[in-house]
Amino acid sequence: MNRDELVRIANAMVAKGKGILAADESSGTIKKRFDAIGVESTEDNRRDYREMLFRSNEAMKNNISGVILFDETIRQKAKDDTPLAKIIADAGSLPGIKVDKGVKPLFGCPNETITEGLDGLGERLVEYRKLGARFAKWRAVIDIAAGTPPIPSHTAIHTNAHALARYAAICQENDIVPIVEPEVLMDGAHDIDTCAHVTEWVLKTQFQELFYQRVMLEGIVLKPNMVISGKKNAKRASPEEVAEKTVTCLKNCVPGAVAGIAFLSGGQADEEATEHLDLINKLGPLPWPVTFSYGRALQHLPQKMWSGKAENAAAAQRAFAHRARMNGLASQGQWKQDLERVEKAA
Ligand code: 5MM
Repeated sequence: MNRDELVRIANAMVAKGKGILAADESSGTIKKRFDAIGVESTEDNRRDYREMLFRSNEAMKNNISGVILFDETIRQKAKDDTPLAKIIADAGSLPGIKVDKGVKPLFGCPNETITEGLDGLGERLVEYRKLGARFAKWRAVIDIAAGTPPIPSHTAIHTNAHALARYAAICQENDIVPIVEPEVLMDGAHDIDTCAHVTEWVLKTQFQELFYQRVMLEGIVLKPNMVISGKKNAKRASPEEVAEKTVTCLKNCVPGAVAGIAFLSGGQADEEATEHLDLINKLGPLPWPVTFSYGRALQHLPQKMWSGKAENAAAAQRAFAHRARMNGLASQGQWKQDLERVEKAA
């Protein structure tokens, strides 16, 4: 394990004013996204869409520190035969790779899942490194639901934390920085305090497991959910409450040694995810750099603007650059709502 290299990469992933583009939608997820814009999910269309994003020089150079890729994408070449991973690296950004194999039912725990993909992970990482990957991602999914017994269970939290920590240790052994993503879903009807309680339980368990597996915290990036009301709860917590409860939770759970925190957006609207990140950073100074690793909240508008047409690429790239810039400002607590209006009007 090359500790210095891991620390260098992890710090670069959370560099000032930059964050991560999560473009690692698996085949089923990208099909859903393309269905919504009336585009067929063929290998070429997926390539063209992602090439359009990665060739958005303004966004990539200024605000995107790294891009999480799906297995298909890290092997793909652009129309001019340049590997997509090289386009990312040439823009000064880091290619990364999703290495989990998705969620499967967790037996004995109805309606809960375990993320799989540990078998053969070491060998796969060696190949991904040769293809250009410098970091990896593994996402565990924790749901919240009332019932007897309620969800999440102790089993789901511990089993997923154990797998995430094993993954992180295997990554570091192969000189790949692990993004550790234990996502507490915001899909339920729960209130913000329930989210705070479950997120604290999940993160405390996660860091215990990372310690047991001897993971070097300076060489990881944590990708957590924000502490937020469930989508089906009519009583929405204010942005200020989301920021305050998220910071309280993270300060209680995340050791200062961790290289950085890069939030997932989890289904928040584009501007909402930016505002929350901004308010969180305005509560600083915080013990770690706090930035974004958004999928939907970065891609939603560019995807819609592109809609599968090459002639829309420039407008889609401008929309992507704008969203990336807004989130870059939010990662420093420097975003203002006015900037959205001014740039929309321009
Ligand atoms: C881009 O979406 C990622 C892959 O999802 P699937 O495995 O379901 O295809 C996903 O892991 C993503 O990185 C995180 O959920 C964060 O994305 P959001 O959209 O929540 O910011």
